[in-house]
Amino acid sequence: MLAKRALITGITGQDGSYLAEHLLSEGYEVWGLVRGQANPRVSRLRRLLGDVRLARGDLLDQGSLISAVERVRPDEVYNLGAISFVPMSWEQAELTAEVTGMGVLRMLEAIRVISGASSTIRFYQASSSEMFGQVRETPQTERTPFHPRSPYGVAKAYGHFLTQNYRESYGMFAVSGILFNHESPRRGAEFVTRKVSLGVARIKLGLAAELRLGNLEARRDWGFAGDYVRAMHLMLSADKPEDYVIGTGRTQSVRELVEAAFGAAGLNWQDYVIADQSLHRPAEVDLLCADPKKARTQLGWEATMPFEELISLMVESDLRLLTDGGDPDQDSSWP
Ligand code: NAP
Ligand code: G4F
Repeated sequence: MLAKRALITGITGQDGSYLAEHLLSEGYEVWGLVRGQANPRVSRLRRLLGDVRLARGDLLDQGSLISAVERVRPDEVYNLGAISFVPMSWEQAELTAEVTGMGVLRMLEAIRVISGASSTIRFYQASSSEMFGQVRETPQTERTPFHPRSPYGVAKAYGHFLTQNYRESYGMFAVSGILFNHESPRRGAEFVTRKVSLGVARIKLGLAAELRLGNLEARRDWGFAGDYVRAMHLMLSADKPEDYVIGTGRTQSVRELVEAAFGAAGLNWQDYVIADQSLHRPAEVDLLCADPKKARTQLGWEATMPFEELISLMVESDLRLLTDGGDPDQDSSWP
């Protein structure tokens, strides 16, 4: 039997790498959409996952997406590509709308144009708990109304509703995973968990004296990225196209994250952390906490890694990286 073929946008990102690994282990032929003339993240991906095939394309460029779908002829498309850093979405709101929002429309249209009304291509959209924003209830479920608090959250809400609309309008197998924060040693250094794990490693090794952070009271539902990509695959392997909330069901504050990370290195966070008002956001999402019951009962999915273990893993990984002379800012090393 021929191997199933998957096309992943955002393959050079955290989730793209874990998803590619997972699908390769399931026997898939995996293709990644890569953009740019000389994207340094592509060589990082190549070192990690030599078996991934690459197709050029950009979520800003409709023609390139049509060409990629035509060339790859995928059974499944995972749309993970996005401007995904929330603060950047205030600085470049229009670009965020184009990539994170309109990019979803372009990918869905590419599928519709190439495979027609009776498309059998299954489509996964990377929706986000940021859509809940100023939450109307806790924990958040598939039925909780959206109130996004950033241009990023608004763009994700557009992509979410559009995916639902293509399912209803054209009968496409198109689903959204509403994923809560998920982290790993491959997380970008701009996100708070990795900023903290790298900060702790630098302080422990005498490379830095302090760590400046924004809002310590915000609460997030943090899980391990490796678990979350399994959920994406399960959603596209289900009998019926449905949206799912994916998270741990527990919530911690940034303060608790900091305590855990410094504690993992035998340090007291209060000696090093400086609260910096300039790092606060124009509008904050104060509290996120998932109710992943639907995913548990219908997909058999569960988060496996406790919060403290995840944070220790990230701190240990960054201590190793810096001890071995790796440079996280150069995208050179990825565990
Ligand atoms: P990430 O590490 O920031 O990766 C983002 C990816 O998007 C990169 O591969 C980047 O490729 C690609 N990209 C950016 N602009 C693009 C464009 N114009 N065309 C095509 N690709 C483009 O993000 P992640 O953490 O893996 O998250 C994956 C997806 O899940 C994102 O859509 C994110 O918004 C969403 N999400 C993430 C979380 C989380 O906690 N991680 C939670 C909910 C939802 P380049 O190398 O070309 O820059
Ligand atoms: O790690 P963060 O930047 O992640 P955020 O904003 O929750 O977004 C991530 O998760 C979303 C899912 O809910 C994804 F859709 C999105 O793509 C991304 O992956 O910030 C987490 C919290 C925020 O409340 C922020 O204000 O940490 C707080 N924080 C405090 N100090 C900080 C800092 N965040 C960052 N990045 N840097 C700080 O110094």
